[in-house]
Amino acid sequence: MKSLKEKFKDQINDSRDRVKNLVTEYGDKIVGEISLRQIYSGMRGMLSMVTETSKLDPNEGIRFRGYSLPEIQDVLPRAKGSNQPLPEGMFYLMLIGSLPNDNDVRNISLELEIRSDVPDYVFNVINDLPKDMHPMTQFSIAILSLKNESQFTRAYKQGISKKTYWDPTFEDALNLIAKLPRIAAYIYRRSYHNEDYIEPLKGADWSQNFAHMLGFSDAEFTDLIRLYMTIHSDHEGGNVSAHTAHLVGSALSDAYLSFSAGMNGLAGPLHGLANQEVVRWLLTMQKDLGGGLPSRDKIADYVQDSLNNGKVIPGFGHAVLRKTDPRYTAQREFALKYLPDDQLFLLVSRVYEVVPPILEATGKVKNPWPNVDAHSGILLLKYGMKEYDFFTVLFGVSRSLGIMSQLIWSRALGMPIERPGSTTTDLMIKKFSH
Ligand code: HAX
Repeated sequence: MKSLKEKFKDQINDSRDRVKNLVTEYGDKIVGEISLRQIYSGMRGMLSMVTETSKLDPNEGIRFRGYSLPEIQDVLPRAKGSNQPLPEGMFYLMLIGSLPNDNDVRNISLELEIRSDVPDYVFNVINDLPKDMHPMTQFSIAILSLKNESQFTRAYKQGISKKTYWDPTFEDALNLIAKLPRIAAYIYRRSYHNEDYIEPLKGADWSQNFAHMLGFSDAEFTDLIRLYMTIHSDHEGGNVSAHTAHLVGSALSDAYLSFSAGMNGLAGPLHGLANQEVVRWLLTMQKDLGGGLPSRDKIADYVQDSLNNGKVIPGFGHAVLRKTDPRYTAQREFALKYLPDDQLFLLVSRVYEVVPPILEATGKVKNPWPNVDAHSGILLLKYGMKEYDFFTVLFGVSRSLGIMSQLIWSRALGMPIERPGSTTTDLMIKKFSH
């Protein structure tokens, strides 16, 4: 049976030809226009890059190689006795472009286990950081230090041909994905559990081992981590973390440099850090409103107050989506099944009823609906993971699956250095105001 790498290699020539033919035949076709407003609003809606792994539809949400999230939950292989897809299957799908079978997924779990050892110097780097440093900063620094392991960097020094850049990048990508749970768990146990580290399991799947090293043995929590790792893995190429990793990678920076850069973007409150901000906001609101499950009217007043004070409501809105995020819905379904009476779940559900009409009434928020981050935190809290400053690290571990698949494909397709143009306000005024 062919390895994952051999299967990937088999696709390279055809994929290169496809791109070459497409550009030869249609290279001068216009795919869209850019307005002045778009230039001043974060390039919103500007089609300007190719990402093979997934595509985001404003109304339907994310599709991974054509499969919607509910379809993914249905068709990807599961661990024995589990109700959730294995994220290893998502990695296979994004990288190879077709659905894996049970064996394909088991082989990835095994391959990741074999590659999962973390060099001591990485732990030493983490040990030198203040324990109260934000976990995302520790995570990014640890990933950056792993650059020392880069096979791409070594091969590049030795003068490898452009045509085979993808090969050491594949190795770096798999090694990085394999090592991230260990690094993340180390940061968690060091910062919050008195350096009481837990050795990895043998023969477990990627998420099961991660949940174990974090210190959780509950089967439902393990399934939650499988779900979490699957749904956060990719969101096409334009989001801040994926785009940053792609941009940095386009300079032939290796997987570690690129991914660490992407994580610095994920650590922003308008992007991945929103998952911790949602929990902080919910708990503060609950406390300010007297505890328990506040009434709809009280929540509405609180939300209005936040908006009047110029704050965003974390977990709501999106730069592309215009409907409730299917990743939110997948988590809501998990909660309805396993924790329907949980007080924080009831609060999140009530917030879901109250917030959208208020955001809509502002007349400016383009998407009043909840995104993935509005729901994830309270599920983790329910199973005893209370340290919500850590939650974005979980997001980061999952995002490695998409960002690394994207990087391998970029190398295989020989994507060039990214270098969009910029202008000045003076030039725009000169151009249009006469
Ligand atoms: N609360 C209050 N105001 C909001 C808002 C929210 N949840 N969402 C958008 N707005 C405001 C914007 O701040 C903007 O206001 P100004 O014109 O005064 O600057 C206006 O509505 C128009 O913004 P938009 O076009 O609807 O949204 P953007 O594409 O500019 O921004 C954001 C998208 C996700 C950054 C935005 O909705 C937001 O800040 N949401 C809260 C933070 C959050 O949940 N982030 C996570 C997003 C998902 C993700 O990346 N996860 O990792």
